[in-house]
Amino acid sequence: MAYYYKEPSRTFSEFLLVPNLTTKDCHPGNVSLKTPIVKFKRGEQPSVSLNIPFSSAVMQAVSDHNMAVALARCGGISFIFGSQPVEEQAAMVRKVKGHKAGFVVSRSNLTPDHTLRDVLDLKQRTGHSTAAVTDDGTPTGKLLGIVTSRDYRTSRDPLDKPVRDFMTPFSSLIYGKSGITLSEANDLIWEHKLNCLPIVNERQHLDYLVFRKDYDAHKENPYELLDANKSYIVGAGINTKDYEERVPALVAAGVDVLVIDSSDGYTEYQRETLQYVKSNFGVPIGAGNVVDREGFLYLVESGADFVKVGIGGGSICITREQKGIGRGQASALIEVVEARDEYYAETGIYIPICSDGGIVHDYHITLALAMGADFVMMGRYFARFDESPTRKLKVGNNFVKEFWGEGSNRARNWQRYDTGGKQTLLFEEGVDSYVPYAGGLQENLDKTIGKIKSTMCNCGALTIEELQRKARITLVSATSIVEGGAHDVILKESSLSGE
Ligand code: RVP
Repeated sequence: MAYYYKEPSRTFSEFLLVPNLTTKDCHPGNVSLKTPIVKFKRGEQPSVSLNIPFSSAVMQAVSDHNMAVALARCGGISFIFGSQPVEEQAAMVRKVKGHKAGFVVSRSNLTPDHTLRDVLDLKQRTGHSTAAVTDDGTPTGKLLGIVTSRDYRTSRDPLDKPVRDFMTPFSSLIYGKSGITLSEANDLIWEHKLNCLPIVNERQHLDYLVFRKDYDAHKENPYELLDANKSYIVGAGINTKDYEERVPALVAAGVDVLVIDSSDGYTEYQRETLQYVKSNFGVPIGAGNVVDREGFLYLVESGADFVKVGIGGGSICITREQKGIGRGQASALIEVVEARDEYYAETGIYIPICSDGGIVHDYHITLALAMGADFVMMGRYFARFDESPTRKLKVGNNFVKEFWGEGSNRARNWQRYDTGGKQTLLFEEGVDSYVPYAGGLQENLDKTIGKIKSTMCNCGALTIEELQRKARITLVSATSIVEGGAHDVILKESSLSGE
């Protein structure tokens, strides 16, 4: 006879936190969201931690190099999508590792033979008012000059005037030498009242530009997630099919953390992949997804450094409808956390848990943390921002961004759903969709983090670990869910939008 669970599968929306005493020292300014992402022994520190408990999903529509830089700048981690050729994924990882905070590879470039017309075209296309002039027009060619809007007057200068006649030539430029630190670059910027400082190597080739405004932005990001070389920390998703080719390329590119990306991780394929990575490389690796204690213990005993929880709860996921497998995200998390805590008590090894998928409201993140997750993974949340790789479109009167599942025909990520047999997607487990455009990552994250910290203070917790220990969580009845929203009033227009 089949095994029947005693409790129904529950989602985050069915729970609420009950406040504890808030002491006077317990205010958002004192809350730390630092959290482990890889396993560690009792009394020791994990080799990688996040400064905020956020990771962006292993999805084509979410996590490329731009998202990875933007999220690491705010303290979280992106797992670059694996449903692309090995070399392309490795190139994205390399871009993140090569991105030096505050140092940007020049994105507007000209040769001396270009004309004022070209300068104006370029400015219109890119929005940048500073362009580098190099011998071959590439971002790393020999630097011959710089053009800014102060170098020409559109009312007086003819449009065919060559760039060489009005650029600031290299001989008059203030520049920094390769290897200079960001704070030394900033000193030069201030000393010479510059907006932009080119960094050149010993052959006079351009390496980077440092902008005054980027330095200011860098200063504003105390949570930046950096490795020992001050490069951003980045993750990457792998599958259980081509890992012998993919993992060496990702490791060579400098990846910091791997994760096996699969809709169902309780498989011998994952064990083999974990064993291969553990015996050949030092890079930490997570596995998943699972929804119960057996799946969790199997992956931990196979070597997983963290475990991802969740099947079928993703916003674009139709696995439950298509195959009838999965579990409510809260129930899955609660059971896995219980298994993790027992494992920790027995072995002294702490395995971080990632709650993946199904976060709809910001408070779901706080609930997931309170229930014992160490960090969350989100797709829809990040897909809405400027930094996600997909197109922004206008549908009706609203701006939207495209967002599609890895199990959709559009992504064709058969490796994620493979359970043996033919190398193809027989049926879709995900949809192609739009999400409402929400602006820039940082401003949205700030708001979400503000809510999490505020709730933690309600619960009398200054750290995630304290929240997990102290949280009191109640199930809510269907009727009391209605009570939780605005009710029995007529909403004004201005209150109808937003979270
Ligand atoms: P959400 O944050 O609710 O958008 O969920 C994102 C998660 O959904 C991913 O991290 C992944 O686990 C899952 N996913 C991605 N693609 C698909 C699919 O096509 N079914 N599901």
